[in-house]
Amino acid sequence: MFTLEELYEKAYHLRKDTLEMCIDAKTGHLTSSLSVVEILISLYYGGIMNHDPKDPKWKDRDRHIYSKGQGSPAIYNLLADCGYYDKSWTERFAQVDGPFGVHLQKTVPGVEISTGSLGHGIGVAAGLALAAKVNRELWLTFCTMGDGEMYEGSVWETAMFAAHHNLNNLVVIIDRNYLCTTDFTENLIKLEPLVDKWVSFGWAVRRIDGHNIEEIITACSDLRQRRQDRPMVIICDTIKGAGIPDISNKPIWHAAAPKSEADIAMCRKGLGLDPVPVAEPEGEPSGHPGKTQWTEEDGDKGILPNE
Ligand SMILES: Cc1ncc(C[n+]2csc(CCOP(=O)(O)OP(=O)(O)O)c2C)c(N)n1
Ligand SMILES: [Mg+2]
Repeated sequence: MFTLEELYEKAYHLRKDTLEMCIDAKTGHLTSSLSVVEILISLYYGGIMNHDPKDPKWKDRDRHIYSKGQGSPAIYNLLADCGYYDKSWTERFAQVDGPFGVHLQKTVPGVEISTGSLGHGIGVAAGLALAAKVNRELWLTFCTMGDGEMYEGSVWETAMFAAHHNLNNLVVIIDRNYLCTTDFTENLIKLEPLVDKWVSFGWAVRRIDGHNIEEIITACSDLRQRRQDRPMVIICDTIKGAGIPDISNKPIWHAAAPKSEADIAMCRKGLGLDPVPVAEPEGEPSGHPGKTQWTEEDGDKGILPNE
């Protein structure tokens, strides 16, 4: 078992590996990956899921359907860290015809199904949970999905299906980062009140801070002993881009990886990594004024040097 401190340490390293993967590949949904870090660390290292990296197809393993397939960098790196495969494999991320697709691919050990067509993971998870019940098997099925996935009707069809079949071996974890692609969910089509919605569909509901590992582990501590015959949804409030303030909560950073030297340095600095000096561009300035000096005319606007 890991201590809480060690789990946060792992979360930090997962963020770092995820950022570097997106920088190297010049692609990847970085912010979608960062919001789900503590959830993944808790599931795989916090004693919640039964799994065996040396035997990915172990028949009694808990199944984890990672429905937010665009957030693949986080889980690819996590599975490598767990020991499902060597870390060097992840260098193949986003290569044409490679096993590590930009959207999650089941060619990777530890990945149950390919995802990326949003709203489908929960249906597969419910089917697995029903199969386990019919076969009287004790493993649980987890499904991690994005909040924007709740715009898909298939999610609510499954919500009815799972409640109807009393799937108390199904646990859905929602990465509630409040953002879809272009805007905040409550500006697009509002999703709240989410707790009431899931309760009315017949689910047991918990709502927690999705960056607080202790809360996540506590919320999952009784999953195998529950007497209730309802499926469980755990709504985890998170921040899209968590860990890097300059790209957090910014729709423009959806589906984006830092590519310019300045953005790469900004992200590394945001994570608390040693600032990497930005090379002076050669020749004429490229047009971006950049602000490196505070001047009198800035007055008290709060603009700090190098901010
Ligand atoms: C069925 C479907 N519709 C649209 C898309 C395009 N798309 C990719 S990511 C995304 C936003 C997903 O938002 P959310 O589920 O909240 O995940 P987040 O990136 O915020 O973690 C969308 C709409 C898709 N992949 N699949
Ligand atoms: Mg979202």
